[in-house]
Formats: sequence, C-alpha cells, structure tokens
Amino acid sequence: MAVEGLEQARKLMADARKLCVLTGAGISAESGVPTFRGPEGLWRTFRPEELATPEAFARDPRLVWEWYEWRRGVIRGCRPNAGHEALARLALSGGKEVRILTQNVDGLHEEAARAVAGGRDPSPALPLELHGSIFRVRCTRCPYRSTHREPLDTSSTDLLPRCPRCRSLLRPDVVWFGEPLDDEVLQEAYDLARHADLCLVVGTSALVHPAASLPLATVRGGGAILEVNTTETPLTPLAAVSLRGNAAVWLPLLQGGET
Ligand code: BV8
Ligand code: ZN
Repeated sequence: MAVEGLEQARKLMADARKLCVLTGAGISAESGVPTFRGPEGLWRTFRPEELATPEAFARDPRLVWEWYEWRRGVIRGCRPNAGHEALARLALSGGKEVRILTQNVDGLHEEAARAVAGGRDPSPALPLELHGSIFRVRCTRCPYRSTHREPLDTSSTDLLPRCPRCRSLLRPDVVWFGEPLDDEVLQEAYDLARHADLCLVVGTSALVHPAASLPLATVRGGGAILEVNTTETPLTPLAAVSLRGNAAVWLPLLQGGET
C-alpha cells in the first residue's frame, strides 16, 4: 500500500497547479516539539484545555505564562526538520503555486523558509499562521503587538511582561480556544483552500475547527486531499491518498518527485 500510495501521491503532486498545504503539530514532532494529543502530548501533562483559554489567563496569568514560557524554552532548542525543509523547497521551486497554512505556533516553517531561500526572497515559503505565534506578544488592552523571543521570568505575577504603551499585561499572540481566528487570515485561508486543486494535509488530528474544515473547502471546490499522518484521522476517508508514516520521511519523497 505504502509504495502504491506513494506513486499515486506523486502523480497528485505533479498534476497539482495550485497546492494548499495545511500542517499541524505532527510536522514538528520530529523536531522535538511536543504534539497536543500524542502519547507524550501536551494535553496529557498540562491540562491545556484549561490553560489555552482567555478564562485561564484572566484567572491566573502567571500559570498560563509559565506553561507558554516552558513551551517557548522547548521550542527554542528545536530546529526545522526534513519535512519543513521539503515544503519550503517545494514552495520556492516556482514549479507550481504553493501556500503553507499552519496551525502551529512554533515558527519552524518560517525558519525553514529563510534557511532554504538562503539569499533569495523567502516569502513564497512563509506560512499563513492560523493560530498566531508563540514568539509574538500582544497587549491585553491596546493594539500593541511585537515579536518576543527572549526567556521570561514567570515566577511571580509582577514580573510578567507589560505593555510599553499602556502598562497592561501582555499575552502570547496565539488564538486560544473560544477565541475567533483573525478574520483576514481565515478569509485568505478559505480562498486558498477553495481554489486549490490539491490540499496536502500533514500531521494534524483534524479535530480543531475552523482549521480542520479548510481541506473540505478544497474538495467542495473540486480538488483532492493528500494526507500524511502516522495515524488515521477524520479526514482519512476523504483523502484520495493517505500516506501512513512520518512527515519527515514522506515529504522529501513527495518533494523529490518535483524536478
Ligand atoms: C473558535 C494555539 C469561535 C494555542 C490552538 C465542538 C465541535 C467543533 C468545534 C468546537 C466544539 N467545541 C468548541 C469548538 C471550537 C474549538 C474546537 O475546534 N475545539 C475542538 C477541540 C473540538 N475551536 C476554537 O475554539 C477556535 N475558535 O471556534 O472560535 C468563535 C467565533 C467567533 C467569536 C468567538 C468565538 C480556536 C481554535 C484554536 C485553538 N488554539 N493552538 C497554542 O498552541 O497554545 S489549537 C491547538 O490544537 C494547536 O494549535 C493545533 O493547531 C490544534 C490541533 O492540534 P494538531 O496540530 O492537529 O496537533 P495534535 O497533537 O492534535 O495532532 C498531531 C497529529 O500529528 C496527530 O494526528 C498525529 O497522528 C500526527 N503525527 C504525530 N507525529 C507525526 C504525525 N504525523 C506525521 N509525522 C509525524 N512524525
Ligand atoms: Zn497596551
């Protein structure tokens, strides 16, 4: 099945003129970033459904920042893997229109884009970040927003980062459960998915909406789904091909079919 799946998958990739890629935590697993629902997943040890919410932050901003700073520390030590790099090469090859939509907040797609582009313009490989970035902060009160990569001391509430403009608490610039995604980002994502002839879905459990419904927009627009995942997901039955296994192994094989 795997080999025959690969040949069919390569044909889908070769025929695609407009490719929309949707990635989830699974593409970063090989880099050492914990997934959400895997055996060692974040949801197991950190009750994130109680932490990745505006209510949790209102109730105990120090605890939420402690969890995010722990994740930021883990991710600072992680590098993009062969899966991120294969997608960046695909997007920069110019052979077809490729747009990467990611649910991840770890910044590894952007790091891979800049590394693969070298001195060239990395923008075709820069992802649309559906859920924001763990290395960006925004004010809980005014429009202030900025990149923020340095380690934070979360040992007490009065050490938490504050807005340089209005002194209110800063929060991670990510989309929490119960919060809407940025309108323009979501509209752009739907447009890309709707007009794609292939949606390559990599390393997502396809449980979180509205991101998980983007591949369905491709199918409704007459396109197909190609899935890469170590397990079955709710999208598997809708996929023309579902390659079972590690994104860091399969994506270079798929990209390799591109001359
Ligand atoms: C909203 C950022 C409305 C923060 C995240 C009931 C039904 C349907 C929907 C809902 C419902 N109840 C509530 C909702 C809405 C809710 C939702 O979808 N809940 C789900 C859980 C049921 N959605 C929301 O709240 C969204 N907002 O709906 O707002 C609204 C509208 C207007 C006005 C007000 C409100 C916001 C959702 C965004 C939440 N933020 N993250 C942070 O990161 O801290 S979501 C979080 O989970 C991640 O960002 C990630 O994107 C997402 C999904 O996880 P995955 O990426 O898929 O990772 P996971 O671990 O689950 O899976 C990994 C996969 O990889 C697995 O399949 C595994 O097999 C595979 N894998 C592992 N290793 C590998 C691999 N594959 C390949 N290779 C490997 N090596
Ligand atoms: Zn402010």
